[in-house]
Amino acid sequence: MGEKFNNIETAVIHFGYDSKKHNGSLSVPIYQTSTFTFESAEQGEKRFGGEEDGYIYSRIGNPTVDILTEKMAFLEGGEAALAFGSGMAAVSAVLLSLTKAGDHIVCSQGLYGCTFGLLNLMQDKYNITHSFSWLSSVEDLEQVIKPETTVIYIETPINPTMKMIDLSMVAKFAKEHGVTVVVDNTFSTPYLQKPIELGCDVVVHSATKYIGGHGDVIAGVAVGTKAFMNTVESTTQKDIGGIMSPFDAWLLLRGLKTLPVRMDRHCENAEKVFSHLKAHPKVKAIYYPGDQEHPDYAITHKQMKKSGGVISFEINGSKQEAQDFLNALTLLKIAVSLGDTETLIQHPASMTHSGIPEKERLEMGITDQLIRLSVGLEAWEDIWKDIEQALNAI
Ligand code: LCS
Repeated sequence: MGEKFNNIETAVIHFGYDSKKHNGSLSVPIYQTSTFTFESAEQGEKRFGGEEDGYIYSRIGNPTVDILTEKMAFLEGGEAALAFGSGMAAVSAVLLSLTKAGDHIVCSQGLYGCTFGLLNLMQDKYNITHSFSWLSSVEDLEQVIKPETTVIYIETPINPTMKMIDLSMVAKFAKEHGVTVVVDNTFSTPYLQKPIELGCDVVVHSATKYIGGHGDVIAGVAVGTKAFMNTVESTTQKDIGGIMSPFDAWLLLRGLKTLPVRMDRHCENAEKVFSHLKAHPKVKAIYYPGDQEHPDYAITHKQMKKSGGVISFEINGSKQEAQDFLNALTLLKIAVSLGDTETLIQHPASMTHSGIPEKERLEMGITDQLIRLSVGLEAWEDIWKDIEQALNAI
């Protein structure tokens, strides 16, 4: 495919799809079928035996889904990708594939609430233990790594505290220790950050967010080497079964066509809203990768193309005042999820991260005053006007 797709703006639209093979259909056809017919019993036997290429059954391969995974692998700079019915299905299939009883996972000091839940489940049921670390230096890594560590699992920026982790520093350390680095790239997308090019091994996505981009699908993707993806495909994907439907793949293919355009606008809007929020007296602290005064800014500058569309901030007041602020909004929607056209706002301590016990939640920096804002594609002036009037109302 090569040269033609040096620019991501072109690749998101054209890569991986040849309309000539589909009756000239401009839009990718939706192969809405559970199974595929064989021309003979012998053909069925050959397909199952791997002697002949071809589709068998949509849990183990579907043409619409395959176009999406080829595109995602290319965009992330990986060899192969797999699609899942949710971000959590992708995260769990990858982590269960990389670990066995007795292994240890190092993870960022802050993770999406259900990823935290999954790690606890793996610890309680299968004795796959984990430790949190800020991962801010090689010393941090040396302190937390054990002989039985097999995986380092990272969110950067971290949901919802927006802490940044230097991916090439972690990747270099991991390589020296024979550990696999998995990066949840949900907040950045391959348009802003490419962990595999920075030396990391596997990328996972909640494609529910910016990849889909329109708040109408729950989906996940994992990207890595062909060998690792083949292992996941034939074990924790095929046999646990959290696959993506053809229609959901089609929605993601449609969303992907505008990913660069949407991300540019998300980033521009977030920058504008950030500069106003930062100066407001009701805002006690603000966490945004593009804040040049933030200690993590050097990492943002080094590994992200732009700063993303999510801002978190702490209200100068009580938990009730944080909730009063949300209740005073008239345009912005109170909802979990992020990366949609609509600006979404939520209270992590009582919503997305409410499953984390208070002590650990506070250690991650998720206070009762923290608000997470996913800046949408509306006119930034309208987003700010609504936030400003709600801040002034508390
Ligand atoms: N990874 C990250 C970083 C996420 O933010 C989420 C969902 C997931 C994985 C799981 O993806 P899902 O299964 O929902 O597709 N994050 C959510 C959030 O912050 N609000 O609502 C869902």
